[in-house]
Amino acid sequence: MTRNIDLARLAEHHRVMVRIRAFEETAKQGLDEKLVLGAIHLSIGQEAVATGVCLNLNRDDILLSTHRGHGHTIAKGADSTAMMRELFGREGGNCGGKGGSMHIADFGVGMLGANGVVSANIVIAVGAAHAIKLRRENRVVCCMFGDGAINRGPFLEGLNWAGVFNLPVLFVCEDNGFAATTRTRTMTSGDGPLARAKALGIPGVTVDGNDVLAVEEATRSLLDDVRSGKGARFLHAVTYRLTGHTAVDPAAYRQKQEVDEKWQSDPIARVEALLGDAHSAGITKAREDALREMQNALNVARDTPYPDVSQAFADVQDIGDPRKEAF
Ligand SMILES: Cc1ncc(C[n+]2csc(CCOP(=O)(O)OP(=O)(O)O)c2C)c(N)n1
Repeated sequence: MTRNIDLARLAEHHRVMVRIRAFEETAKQGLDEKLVLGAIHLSIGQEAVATGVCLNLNRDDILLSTHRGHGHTIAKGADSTAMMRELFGREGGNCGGKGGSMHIADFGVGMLGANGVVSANIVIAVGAAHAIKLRRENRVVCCMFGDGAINRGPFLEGLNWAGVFNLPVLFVCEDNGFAATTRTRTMTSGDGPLARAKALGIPGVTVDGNDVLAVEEATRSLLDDVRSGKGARFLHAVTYRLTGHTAVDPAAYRQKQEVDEKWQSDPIARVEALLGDAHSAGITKAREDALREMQNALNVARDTPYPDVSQAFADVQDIGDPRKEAF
Protein backbone atom coordinates (compact mmCIF):
# COMPACT_ATOMS: atom_id res chain seq x y z
CA MET A 1 0.00 0.00 0.00
CA THR A 2 1.46 3.41 -0.92
CA ARG A 3 1.36 6.04 1.75
CA ASN A 4 0.67 9.71 1.33
CA ILE A 5 3.72 11.19 2.96
CA ASP A 6 4.26 14.83 3.85
CA LEU A 7 8.02 14.94 3.27
CA ALA A 8 8.49 18.32 4.95
CA ARG A 9 6.86 16.99 8.10
CA LEU A 10 8.90 13.80 7.89
CA ALA A 11 12.10 15.84 7.64
CA GLU A 12 10.99 17.69 10.80
CA HIS A 13 10.59 14.34 12.57
CA HIS A 14 13.99 13.29 11.30
CA ARG A 15 15.67 16.39 12.74
CA VAL A 16 14.18 15.71 16.17
CA MET A 17 15.06 12.02 16.08
CA VAL A 18 18.69 12.62 15.15
CA ARG A 19 18.95 15.31 17.84
CA ILE A 20 17.70 12.82 20.44
CA ARG A 21 20.18 10.18 19.33
CA ALA A 22 23.05 12.66 19.19
CA PHE A 23 22.19 13.92 22.68
CA GLU A 24 22.27 10.41 24.09
CA GLU A 25 25.48 9.39 22.31
CA THR A 26 27.10 12.57 23.61
CA ALA A 27 25.75 12.01 27.12
CA LYS A 28 27.26 8.50 27.00
CA GLN A 29 30.57 10.11 26.08
CA GLY A 30 30.16 12.38 29.14
CA LEU A 31 29.44 9.32 31.29
CA ASP A 32 32.55 7.54 30.00
CA GLU A 33 34.57 10.63 30.89
CA LYS A 34 33.03 10.50 34.41
CA LEU A 35 31.37 13.88 33.90
CA VAL A 36 27.95 12.35 34.58
CA LEU A 37 27.60 10.84 38.02
CA GLY A 38 25.09 8.05 38.54
CA ALA A 39 23.18 6.09 35.92
CA ILE A 40 21.75 7.21 32.62
CA HIS A 41 19.15 5.25 30.69
CA LEU A 42 19.38 5.65 26.94
CA SER A 43 16.42 5.40 24.60
CA ILE A 44 18.37 4.52 21.46
CA GLY A 45 15.90 2.78 19.14
CA GLN A 46 12.85 4.40 20.72
CA GLU A 47 13.14 7.87 19.17
CA ALA A 48 10.05 7.51 16.99
CA VAL A 49 7.74 7.28 20.00
CA ALA A 50 9.07 10.42 21.69
CA THR A 51 8.99 12.31 18.40
CA GLY A 52 5.69 11.12 16.95
CA VAL A 53 3.90 11.80 20.23
CA CYS A 54 5.54 15.02 21.46
CA LEU A 55 5.49 16.84 18.13
CA ASN A 56 1.70 16.74 18.44
CA LEU A 57 1.65 18.35 21.86
CA ASN A 58 1.45 22.10 22.36
CA ARG A 59 4.00 23.87 24.47
CA ASP A 60 1.52 24.35 27.33
CA ASP A 61 0.35 20.73 27.25
CA ILE A 62 1.91 18.79 30.09
CA LEU A 63 4.29 15.87 29.70
CA LEU A 64 5.26 13.31 32.33
CA SER A 65 8.29 11.20 31.50
CA THR A 66 10.14 8.17 32.83
CA HIS A 67 13.66 7.24 33.92
CA ARG A 68 14.39 6.94 30.17
CA GLY A 69 13.31 10.48 29.41
CA HIS A 70 15.97 12.36 27.41
CA GLY A 71 14.11 11.83 24.14
CA HIS A 72 10.74 12.92 25.51
CA THR A 73 12.31 16.01 27.05
CA ILE A 74 14.07 17.06 23.85
CA ALA A 75 10.98 16.41 21.74
CA LYS A 76 8.89 18.56 24.13
CA GLY A 77 11.26 21.44 23.43
CA ALA A 78 13.72 21.57 26.33
CA ASP A 79 17.10 23.14 25.66
CA SER A 80 19.80 20.55 25.07
CA THR A 81 22.58 22.57 26.74
CA ALA A 82 20.49 22.98 29.90
CA MET A 83 19.86 19.23 29.80
CA MET A 84 23.53 18.40 29.44
CA ARG A 85 24.32 20.74 32.34
CA GLU A 86 21.63 18.96 34.35
CA LEU A 87 23.19 15.54 33.66
CA PHE A 88 26.56 16.94 34.74
CA GLY A 89 25.06 18.43 37.93
CA ARG A 90 26.05 21.95 36.90
CA GLU A 91 24.65 25.44 37.31
CA GLY A 92 22.11 26.33 34.65
CA GLY A 93 20.82 22.77 34.40
CA ASN A 94 17.04 22.56 34.00
CA CYS A 95 16.78 21.83 37.74
CA GLY A 96 19.89 23.72 38.80
CA GLY A 97 21.89 20.50 38.57
CA LYS A 98 19.98 18.81 41.39
CA GLY A 99 17.77 16.50 39.36
CA GLY A 100 20.19 14.79 37.02
CA SER A 101 19.14 12.56 34.15
CA MET A 102 16.25 10.88 35.96
CA HIS A 103 14.60 13.99 37.39
CA ILE A 104 14.74 16.61 34.68
CA ALA A 105 11.76 18.94 34.80
CA ASP A 106 11.28 22.01 32.64
CA PHE A 107 7.99 23.72 33.43
CA GLY A 108 8.72 26.34 30.75
CA VAL A 109 8.02 23.76 28.06
CA GLY A 110 5.35 21.87 30.00
CA MET A 111 7.70 19.09 31.01
CA LEU A 112 6.58 18.24 34.54
CA GLY A 113 9.30 15.73 35.17
CA ALA A 114 11.20 12.59 34.42
CA ASN A 115 10.82 10.06 37.21
CA GLY A 116 13.01 7.40 38.75
CA VAL A 117 10.12 5.63 40.46
CA VAL A 118 8.59 3.33 37.87
CA SER A 119 4.87 4.08 37.36
CA ALA A 120 4.76 6.99 39.87
CA ASN A 121 4.51 9.44 36.98
CA ILE A 122 1.13 7.95 36.04
CA VAL A 123 -0.63 9.18 39.17
CA ILE A 124 1.13 12.56 38.94
CA ALA A 125 -0.12 12.89 35.35
CA VAL A 126 -3.64 12.06 36.43
CA GLY A 127 -3.44 14.64 39.23
CA ALA A 128 -2.32 17.26 36.70
CA ALA A 129 -5.14 16.26 34.35
CA HIS A 130 -7.65 16.56 37.17
CA ALA A 131 -6.35 20.05 37.96
CA ILE A 132 -6.73 21.04 34.30
CA LYS A 133 -10.30 19.80 34.31
CA LEU A 134 -11.20 21.62 37.54
CA ARG A 135 -9.70 24.85 36.20
CA ARG A 136 -11.48 24.33 32.87
CA GLU A 137 -8.19 24.84 31.01
CA ASN A 138 -7.83 24.03 27.36
CA ARG A 139 -4.81 21.72 27.46
CA VAL A 140 -4.00 18.08 27.93
CA VAL A 141 -1.56 15.83 29.76
CA CYS A 142 0.55 13.14 28.13
CA CYS A 143 2.09 10.44 30.28
CA MET A 144 4.86 8.18 29.01
CA PHE A 145 5.68 4.90 30.72
CA GLY A 146 7.21 1.54 29.92
CA ASP A 147 5.65 -1.88 29.59
CA GLY A 148 7.12 -2.80 32.99
CA ALA A 149 5.17 0.05 34.61
CA ILE A 150 1.83 -1.60 33.86
CA ASN A 151 2.57 -4.20 36.54
CA ARG A 152 2.67 -1.64 39.34
CA GLY A 153 -0.26 -0.38 41.39
CA PRO A 154 -0.23 3.26 40.25
CA PHE A 155 -1.10 2.10 36.72
CA LEU A 156 -4.39 0.67 37.98
CA GLU A 157 -5.11 3.60 40.28
CA GLY A 158 -4.20 6.21 37.69
CA LEU A 159 -6.14 4.76 34.77
CA ASN A 160 -9.13 4.04 36.97
CA TRP A 161 -9.20 7.64 38.26
CA ALA A 162 -8.77 9.06 34.75
CA GLY A 163 -11.63 6.89 33.53
CA VAL A 164 -13.98 7.71 36.39
CA PHE A 165 -13.44 11.47 36.05
CA ASN A 166 -13.15 11.58 32.25
CA LEU A 167 -9.81 13.34 32.43
CA PRO A 168 -7.87 14.91 29.53
CA VAL A 169 -4.89 12.58 29.49
CA LEU A 170 -3.14 10.52 26.84
CA PHE A 171 -1.37 7.48 28.28
CA VAL A 172 1.53 6.29 26.15
CA CYS A 173 2.98 2.86 26.87
CA GLU A 174 6.41 2.68 25.29
CA ASP A 175 6.68 -1.08 24.99
CA ASN A 176 10.33 -1.99 24.45
CA GLY A 177 9.80 -5.59 25.53
CA PHE A 178 11.91 -5.38 28.68
CA ALA A 179 11.56 -4.23 32.26
CA ALA A 180 15.22 -3.63 33.10
CA THR A 181 16.75 -7.05 32.39
CA THR A 182 13.52 -9.06 32.33
CA ARG A 183 11.39 -9.81 29.28
CA THR A 184 8.14 -8.17 30.28
CA ARG A 185 5.92 -10.86 28.77
CA THR A 186 7.36 -13.40 31.22
CA MET A 187 5.97 -11.42 34.15
CA THR A 188 2.80 -9.92 32.71
CA SER A 189 -0.46 -11.79 33.01
CA GLY A 190 -3.17 -11.43 30.40
CA ASP A 191 -3.17 -9.79 27.00
CA GLY A 192 -0.91 -6.83 27.73
CA PRO A 193 -1.08 -3.05 28.02
CA LEU A 194 -3.95 -2.19 25.68
CA ALA A 195 -6.18 -4.96 27.04
CA ARG A 196 -5.62 -3.63 30.54
CA ALA A 197 -6.42 -0.06 29.50
CA LYS A 198 -9.61 -1.20 27.79
CA ALA A 199 -10.60 -3.22 30.85
CA LEU A 200 -10.37 0.04 32.79
CA GLY A 201 -12.58 1.81 30.28
CA ILE A 202 -9.81 3.67 28.42
CA PRO A 203 -9.97 3.17 24.62
CA GLY A 204 -6.79 3.07 22.57
CA VAL A 205 -4.74 1.48 19.83
CA THR A 206 -1.51 -0.46 19.33
CA VAL A 207 0.98 0.90 16.78
CA ASP A 208 4.40 0.09 15.39
CA GLY A 209 6.40 2.38 17.65
CA ASN A 210 9.36 2.37 15.27
CA ASP A 211 7.27 3.98 12.55
CA VAL A 212 7.14 7.67 13.37
CA LEU A 213 4.32 8.33 10.91
CA ALA A 214 2.16 5.62 12.45
CA VAL A 215 2.87 7.00 15.92
CA GLU A 216 2.01 10.51 14.77
CA GLU A 217 -1.22 9.48 13.06
CA ALA A 218 -2.43 7.47 16.04
CA THR A 219 -1.44 10.23 18.46
CA ARG A 220 -3.34 12.87 16.47
CA SER A 221 -6.48 10.82 16.40
CA LEU A 222 -6.32 9.96 20.12
CA LEU A 223 -5.48 13.55 21.06
CA ASP A 224 -8.48 14.79 19.05
CA ASP A 225 -10.65 12.69 21.33
CA VAL A 226 -8.86 13.85 24.48
CA ARG A 227 -9.00 17.53 23.48
CA SER A 228 -12.68 17.34 22.60
CA GLY A 229 -13.56 16.16 26.10
CA LYS A 230 -14.14 12.48 25.35
CA GLY A 231 -11.79 11.48 28.17
CA ALA A 232 -8.54 9.58 28.51
CA ARG A 233 -7.01 7.59 25.65
CA PHE A 234 -4.24 4.99 25.46
CA LEU A 235 -1.45 4.54 22.91
CA HIS A 236 0.45 1.25 22.99
CA ALA A 237 3.63 1.78 20.95
CA VAL A 238 5.68 -1.34 20.29
CA THR A 239 9.38 -0.59 20.00
CA TYR A 240 12.75 -1.99 21.06
CA ARG A 241 15.61 -0.68 23.18
CA LEU A 242 18.75 -1.18 21.10
CA THR A 243 21.19 -0.61 23.96
CA GLY A 244 21.34 -1.90 27.54
CA HIS A 245 19.00 -0.92 30.36
CA THR A 246 21.50 1.62 31.64
CA ALA A 247 24.32 3.04 29.54
CA VAL A 248 26.80 0.62 31.14
CA ASP A 249 24.63 -2.51 30.89
CA PRO A 250 26.07 -4.91 28.28
CA ALA A 251 22.59 -6.51 27.97
CA ALA A 252 23.90 -10.08 28.18
CA TYR A 253 20.32 -11.26 28.82
CA ARG A 254 19.58 -11.21 25.11
CA GLN A 255 21.17 -12.69 22.01
CA LYS A 256 23.36 -10.57 19.76
CA GLN A 257 21.39 -11.95 16.81
CA GLU A 258 18.16 -10.53 18.20
CA VAL A 259 19.68 -7.08 18.62
CA ASP A 260 21.27 -7.18 15.17
CA GLU A 261 17.89 -8.01 13.68
CA LYS A 262 16.23 -5.18 15.58
CA TRP A 263 18.80 -2.71 14.22
CA GLN A 264 17.24 -3.48 10.83
CA SER A 265 14.18 -1.55 11.96
CA ASP A 266 16.06 1.34 13.50
CA PRO A 267 13.43 4.12 13.39
CA ILE A 268 15.90 6.72 12.15
CA ALA A 269 17.09 4.54 9.26
CA ARG A 270 13.45 3.93 8.37
CA VAL A 271 12.74 7.65 8.16
CA GLU A 272 15.86 8.17 6.06
CA ALA A 273 14.74 5.44 3.66
CA LEU A 274 11.34 7.12 3.34
CA LEU A 275 12.93 10.50 2.72
CA GLY A 276 14.99 8.87 -0.02
CA ASP A 277 17.95 9.90 -2.11
CA ALA A 278 16.35 13.20 -3.09
CA HIS A 279 16.77 14.29 0.54
CA SER A 280 20.25 12.95 1.14
CA ALA A 281 21.74 16.44 1.53
CA GLY A 282 19.06 17.34 4.10
CA ILE A 283 19.68 14.08 5.95
CA THR A 284 23.42 14.71 6.16
CA LYS A 285 22.87 18.29 7.28
CA ALA A 286 20.40 17.25 9.99
CA ARG A 287 22.90 14.72 11.34
CA GLU A 288 25.79 17.20 11.27
CA ASP A 289 23.71 19.94 12.90
CA ALA A 290 22.63 17.55 15.65
CA LEU A 291 26.19 16.42 16.37
CA ARG A 292 27.42 20.02 16.44
CA GLU A 293 24.59 21.07 18.76
CA MET A 294 25.28 18.26 21.22
CA GLN A 295 29.05 18.58 21.10
CA ASN A 296 28.58 22.26 21.92
CA ALA A 297 26.26 21.31 24.79
CA LEU A 298 28.93 18.93 26.08
CA ASN A 299 31.64 21.58 25.93
CA VAL A 300 29.48 24.20 27.62
CA ALA A 301 28.43 21.78 30.37
CA ARG A 302 32.03 20.73 30.92
CA ASP A 303 33.04 24.38 31.42
CA THR A 304 30.11 25.30 33.67
CA PRO A 305 30.76 25.40 37.42
CA TYR A 306 28.94 23.28 39.99
CA PRO A 307 26.22 25.17 41.90
CA ASP A 308 27.21 26.96 45.06
CA VAL A 309 26.61 24.87 48.17
CA SER A 310 24.16 27.56 49.38
CA GLN A 311 21.76 26.27 46.67
CA ALA A 312 21.50 22.80 48.19
CA PHE A 313 18.14 23.43 49.89
CA ALA A 314 16.75 25.96 47.38
CA ASP A 315 13.75 24.82 45.29
CA VAL A 316 13.43 21.47 47.05
CA GLN A 317 10.45 20.26 49.04
CA ASP A 318 10.07 22.33 52.22
CA ILE A 319 10.48 19.97 55.13
CA GLY A 320 11.31 22.70 57.63
CA ASP A 321 14.89 22.78 58.78
CA PRO A 322 16.40 19.42 57.75
CA ARG A 323 19.48 19.96 59.89
CA LYS A 324 17.28 20.12 63.03
CA GLU A 325 14.36 17.90 62.14
CA ALA A 326 15.80 15.00 60.19
CA PHE A 327 18.09 13.85 62.95
C1 LIG B 1 9.05 1.37 41.94
C2 LIG B 1 10.31 0.92 41.27
N1 LIG B 1 10.60 -0.39 41.24
C3 LIG B 1 11.74 -0.82 40.64
C4 LIG B 1 12.59 0.09 40.07
C5 LIG B 1 13.87 -0.39 39.37
N2 LIG B 1 13.69 -0.23 37.92
C6 LIG B 1 14.19 0.82 37.27
S1 LIG B 1 13.78 0.81 35.66
C7 LIG B 1 12.96 -0.64 35.80
C8 LIG B 1 12.31 -1.30 34.62
C9 LIG B 1 11.12 -0.57 34.15
O1 LIG B 1 10.65 -1.15 32.98
P1 LIG B 1 9.77 -0.35 32.00
O2 LIG B 1 8.74 0.42 32.73
O3 LIG B 1 9.30 -1.28 30.96
O4 LIG B 1 10.77 0.73 31.37
P2 LIG B 1 12.06 0.50 30.49
O5 LIG B 1 13.24 0.51 31.43
O6 LIG B 1 11.89 -0.79 29.77
O7 LIG B 1 12.10 1.66 29.56
C10 LIG B 1 12.99 -1.09 37.11
C11 LIG B 1 12.35 -2.32 37.57
C12 LIG B 1 12.27 1.46 40.14
N3 LIG B 1 13.04 2.39 39.62
N4 LIG B 1 11.11 1.86 40.71
